[in-house]
Amino acid sequence: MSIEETISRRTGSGKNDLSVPPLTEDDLLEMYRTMVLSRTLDERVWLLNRQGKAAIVASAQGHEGAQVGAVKASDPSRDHYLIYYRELCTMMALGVTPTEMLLGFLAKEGEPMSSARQFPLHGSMDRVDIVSFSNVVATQLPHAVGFALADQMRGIDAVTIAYFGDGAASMGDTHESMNFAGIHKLPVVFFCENNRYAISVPLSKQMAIDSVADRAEGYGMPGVTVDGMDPVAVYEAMYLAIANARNGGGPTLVEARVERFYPHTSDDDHTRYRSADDIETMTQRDPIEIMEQLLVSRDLLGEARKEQIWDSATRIVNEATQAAEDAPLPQPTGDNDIYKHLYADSNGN
Ligand SMILES: Cc1ncc(C[n+]2csc(CCOP(=O)(O)OP(=O)(O)O)c2C)c(N)n1
Repeated sequence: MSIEETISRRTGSGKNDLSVPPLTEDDLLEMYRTMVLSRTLDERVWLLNRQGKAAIVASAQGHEGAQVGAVKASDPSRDHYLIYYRELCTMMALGVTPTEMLLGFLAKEGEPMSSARQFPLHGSMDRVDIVSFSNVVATQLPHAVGFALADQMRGIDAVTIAYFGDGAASMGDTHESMNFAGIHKLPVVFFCENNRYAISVPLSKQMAIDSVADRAEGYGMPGVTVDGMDPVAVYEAMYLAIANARNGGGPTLVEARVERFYPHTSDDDHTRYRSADDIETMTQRDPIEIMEQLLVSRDLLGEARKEQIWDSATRIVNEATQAAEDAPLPQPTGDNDIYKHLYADSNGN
């Protein structure tokens, strides 16, 4: 059954109500540029970690197609993004700048999400409707459901996207969130980036079934699995799920099958638990190359334009690196007092 049929049949929203607007040439090129920028920045942060400058990084390499496709399907002017730590490309797609990200990775003054008080990528950012989350796996999902409930009660047609990994899918918080969202038909899309590992634990040791999406049935919502390495396929699945939620059809569980090209974080070594064969085969499909092939097939990308896009990303990331390295460390006193926002002051702030 197609994704469209699965969502419309399960929610009774009527197939004709759900159609996906085709992506324009500009959309496709913008998605490609975002993925290239994210990959270039990701690689840079990894190097800065190895130089002892960035404390930790959870790479998004291999997840970029899923992340850029999901954002493209949403409406950043009204939707909410309850992300988790592996969302660098989501941040880029929402318009967070490489300088802002690098200020976080280097824990420098001026970092906009938490003034460098939080783990990189963990703060909140009003401008792009990213909400602060805990590093405790899956705790963002009850928050996402709370956002969706608030929107439903206020009659606001925003949709909340709850991002999580396959490991998080086995947490109690995830069960409670999906159960509640299914009962109340909340406008939330559960977006699972299934990279087959929760740190070192493979999928077969996390669940007794093959697919995270199969769990949706138990919560009374549609569940679909999509090739997360294909940005356009993710866009289409997420568009249907988001449109359905916006139309009052309730939640959907979308499982994007991706690959985690790098170890869990910069503190991990995946050669200790992944076979050489697994590591070799998982990189054979790359979401950026899949996008390049699509662009080439539509005469939108030749060697010159490709080189210009990669060069431009390198220049932007070089400038951002310089700006972040030049920025001062947060000061213990003054306007950016590091104790601000941690404890209530006498004015109740
Ligand atoms: C409740 C809880 N248990 C364990 C951890 C340690 N931990 C951090 S990330 C992670 C793996 C999560 O894997 P997954 O949800 O598949 O996301 P991925 O990192 O693969 O993208 C674990 C076990 C944690 N942060 N919180």
